[in-house]
Amino acid sequence: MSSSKRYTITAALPYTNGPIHIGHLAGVYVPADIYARFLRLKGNDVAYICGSDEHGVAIPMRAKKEGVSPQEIIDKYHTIIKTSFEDFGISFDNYSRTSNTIHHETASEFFKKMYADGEFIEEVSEQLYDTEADQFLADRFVIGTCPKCGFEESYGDQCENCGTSHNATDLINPKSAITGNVPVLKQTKHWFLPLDKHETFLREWILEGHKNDWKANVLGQVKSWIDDGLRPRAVTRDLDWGIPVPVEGADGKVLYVWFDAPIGYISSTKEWAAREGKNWEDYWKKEDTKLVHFIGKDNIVFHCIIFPSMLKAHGDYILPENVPANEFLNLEGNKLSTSKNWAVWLHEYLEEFPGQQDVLRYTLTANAPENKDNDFTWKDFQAKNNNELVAIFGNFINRVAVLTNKYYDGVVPTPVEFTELDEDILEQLRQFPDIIEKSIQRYRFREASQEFMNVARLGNKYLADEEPWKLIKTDEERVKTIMYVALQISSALAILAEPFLPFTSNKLKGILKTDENLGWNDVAEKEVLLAEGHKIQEGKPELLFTKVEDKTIEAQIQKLEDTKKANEAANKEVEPQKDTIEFDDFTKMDIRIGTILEAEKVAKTKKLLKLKVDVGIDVRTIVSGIAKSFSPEDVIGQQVTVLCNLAPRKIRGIESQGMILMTDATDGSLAFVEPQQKVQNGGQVC
Ligand code: B3M
Ligand code: ZN
Repeated sequence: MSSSKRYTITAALPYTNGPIHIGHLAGVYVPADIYARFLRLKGNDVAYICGSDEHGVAIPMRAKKEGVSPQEIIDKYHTIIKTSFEDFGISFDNYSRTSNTIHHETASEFFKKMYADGEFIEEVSEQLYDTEADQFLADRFVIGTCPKCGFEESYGDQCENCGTSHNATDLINPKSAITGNVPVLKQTKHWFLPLDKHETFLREWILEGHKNDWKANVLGQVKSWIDDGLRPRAVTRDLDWGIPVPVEGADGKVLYVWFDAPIGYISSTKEWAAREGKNWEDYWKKEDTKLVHFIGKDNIVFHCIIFPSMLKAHGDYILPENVPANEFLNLEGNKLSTSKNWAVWLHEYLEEFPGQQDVLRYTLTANAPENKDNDFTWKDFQAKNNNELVAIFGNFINRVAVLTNKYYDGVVPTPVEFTELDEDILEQLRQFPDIIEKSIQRYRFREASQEFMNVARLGNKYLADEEPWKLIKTDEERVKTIMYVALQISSALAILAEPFLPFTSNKLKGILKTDENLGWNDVAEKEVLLAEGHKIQEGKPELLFTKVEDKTIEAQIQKLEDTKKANEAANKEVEPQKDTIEFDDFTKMDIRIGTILEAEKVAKTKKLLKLKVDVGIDVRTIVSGIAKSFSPEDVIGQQVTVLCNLAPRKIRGIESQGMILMTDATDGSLAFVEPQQKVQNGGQVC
């Protein structure tokens, strides 16, 4: 085995302003997890670091929306997010939070050192101010037109449309996100990081030094920012939520969230090292440590320009060796969105697909947005599960385990004679760790996952071609060798699956009862992975994967359709008021409360129900277009408001004697207008 290396792997710290969804997993946490697990299996020294990002304007904004304190918000979402990560087998060595004391201290020290070394410009400048809310408007507190792309809802510090990072005063037509007011300019003092001073270093280090090993999308963004001209960036804010600026004369000011958050990687490493009896400095200061940041594309500027400038200016730290940023994942053709609830939330997925974390991990990896934005569809999820995980990997393992139990009572048979084919298969198997490794080392996790599936394909095809279940009747000796080879492939799969499908890998190790100590390299280097005479688990093996049925997928698609409708209804403009009428016009209308006694669908229509309604005066027939929102049994006994003296009219051959008053519900369905408590039928509305 090649000599072991030290790695610090970071995954972007999620904001604790909402739960996490498949976009987060696909873009950052699954690829980083595959990388970390793989490196550990190779025997490297790995610190896989993350934590909650609990500062910044996003937190008080969410608190305002939910009507609770910022502290309650971070506690709530920190717990939800941390649990989701654990549930999906994201194997962080440490998951911290930026509200911890150790982080406040680390970030303050970092700032103080840079301040003492004269790395900031201290300057009074005019910033946007909301006089009604009585506060300065930074970052997400202000929305305006992006000076670069013209997107009308850019934040003060970054445009979510084109990714450009700018100063709030650069926005065209800025508006306060708190009151909607047009802000005024007001003087205030801040500390600026002179990015322009670091331009030469950034150019040489990234655009020259890493032009061959960083991803094209990352290099492209970096080049465009540098070419646009780097300017000083304020790293402090007038806010009451965050880490106080630790110098004199900075009352009421906190560190900009993008100053403190990346330092969170360092604080989290410190927390881990203290617990594990390690030296955190080895992971951040030793030149032979490989530092890799996993992020989404909207974080590129912060991890490739701002944080490295901070690390360089501070002087004690190593720089990242790579920043393999991913593009975005879409969902069924639309951008993932927390506010529009257009997402597959991890905690909901687990309720609907219990125990099937690996299916999602696999789908998201096989379809990862590595070089361009990509789409997650439920149909593709079903296909990946049914056609690959179930039909190839699961099927192969199930056959091997069942036949080993059936023919040999679960004992690995002694091979008799290897044919050329057997030798070839075993040789192909030994090549795979290297093939998969090459993809992983280049951060091509999609490709790696496909190469992994090729191992299962190899096994599945071998069994299908050799057909031991037929041969057993004529050539028992041959079957022993076939099953021996198939068991070696199964054992290799258990090891190679670990980075991609950790839960399945564990299940498989249980079925085969493999040696826990086998590592990645053993697949290539060991002659035997599962020795003859070794006994696997008795009885019917647990299935690794189960088929996802059409109706399950249809229910998920329906759920998204419902979300779409609800959004449309919520966005529906309120109709303007109609023309004025006289009181007499109103009194002409006979509106009464009634109760639906009978209901049935009108044949050959989708919308209509035929109702019998007791309106106090009589029981009458009314045809109503509510069948899309209600089935007949839903409405029997329902009190309704009826316009009784509407001239009768024939609808589909049925005379309708009145009209039931309805309104639109927020989810896009129809709602009855009913009295606030039960009233007598015939009661008049006036
Ligand atoms: N919390 C932004 C985000 O979730 C931010 C990442 C911080 S990484 C230091 O997109
Ligand atoms: Zn823009």
